Amino acid sequence: MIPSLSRFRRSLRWPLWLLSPLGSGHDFRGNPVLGSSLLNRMGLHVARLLLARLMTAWRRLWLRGLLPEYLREAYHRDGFVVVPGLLSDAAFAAVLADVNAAAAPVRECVQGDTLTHRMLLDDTTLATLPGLRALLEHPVFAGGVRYIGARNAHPLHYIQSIRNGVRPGRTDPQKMLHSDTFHPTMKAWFFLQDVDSSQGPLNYVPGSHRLTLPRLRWEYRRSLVAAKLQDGYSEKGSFRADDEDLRQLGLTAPRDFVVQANTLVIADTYGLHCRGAAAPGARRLEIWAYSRLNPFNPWPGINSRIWARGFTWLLQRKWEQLDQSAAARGELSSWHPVALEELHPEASGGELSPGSGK
Ligand SMILES: O=C(O)CCC(=O)C(=O)O
Ligand SMILES: [Fe+2]
Repeated sequence: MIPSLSRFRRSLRWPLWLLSPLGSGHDFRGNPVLGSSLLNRMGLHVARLLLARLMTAWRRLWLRGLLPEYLREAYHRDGFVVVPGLLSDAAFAAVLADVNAAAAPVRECVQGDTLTHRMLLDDTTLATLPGLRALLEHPVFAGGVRYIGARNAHPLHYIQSIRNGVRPGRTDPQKMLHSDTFHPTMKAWFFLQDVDSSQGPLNYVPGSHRLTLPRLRWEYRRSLVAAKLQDGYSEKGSFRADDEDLRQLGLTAPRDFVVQANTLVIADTYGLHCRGAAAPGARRLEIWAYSRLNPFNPWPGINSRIWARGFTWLLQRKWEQLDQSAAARGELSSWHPVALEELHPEASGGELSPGSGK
């Protein structure tokens, strides 16, 4: 592109960059305001962490009634809750039957040597899947994702399959400890199969969701250099952490979620977490939920189905647009559509049944 044209285009982005500290943006490299070492030396990143924390605590106050007290306490202590045996045997069997029967668009993403497939569970897809609907409406599931996500809205729900070791020699970036972003944010996993230590279990450092003084110091130091980091993720605001970082933060080693099928985990992924090591070919199958909000928004939201429907519709249109622009460049979008069989359990040899630890 002609240099003056690209300079002109860049100048058009300045109004957005200037407003971005008030939003959920976290790209230190691509955004000269968020990545400015001068502004971060003056405390921009730390101020965003503190204000986001305050707003999240405020929103959660309104959502206290959604989760039993013992789970709220576990969350505030550890950064996650684990609920084994969430469903009765019959309800769990109904979920598995629905996962086998679900037919909707599937998308795929390759990260390092890991292949992830997702099917969005929007209202249209769920209309014929009563077992899955009952899971998502279970009070601990539905209340937990709202309380921990500090957002009174339907999260996005997916069937998710993770296959490891599909491209030997490459490294899965999710297998290094990291924080997803600078503010509290929620992800949930309802495991459809037993997860053993060779299947890349979720790992989480207990207590790493807390904004302690050592954590603030660590975040401050990182923010000064983040724009220049080059691990592919830290510079985009998802800071990676190694053993030395854990030592500085006064944190212990991560706990791995080697769990039985029918276990729910809901976590604040500001806390340090990763996917554990896995044997080549190992697969994890789960219902996965995700919710994020402008962290500075004081309003916890309205739990409206119409709004949720509108949002998932828009999201699907956005994915299609990304597919088209990638195709115009002769590429595949990072979450590109694939055949249903890629996700479906039959594709890996046999239907799911209760207790099948595949
Ligand atoms: O799949 C996992 O175990 C964790 C992946 C991860 O880091 C994430 O979803 O944010
Ligand atoms: Fe993550």
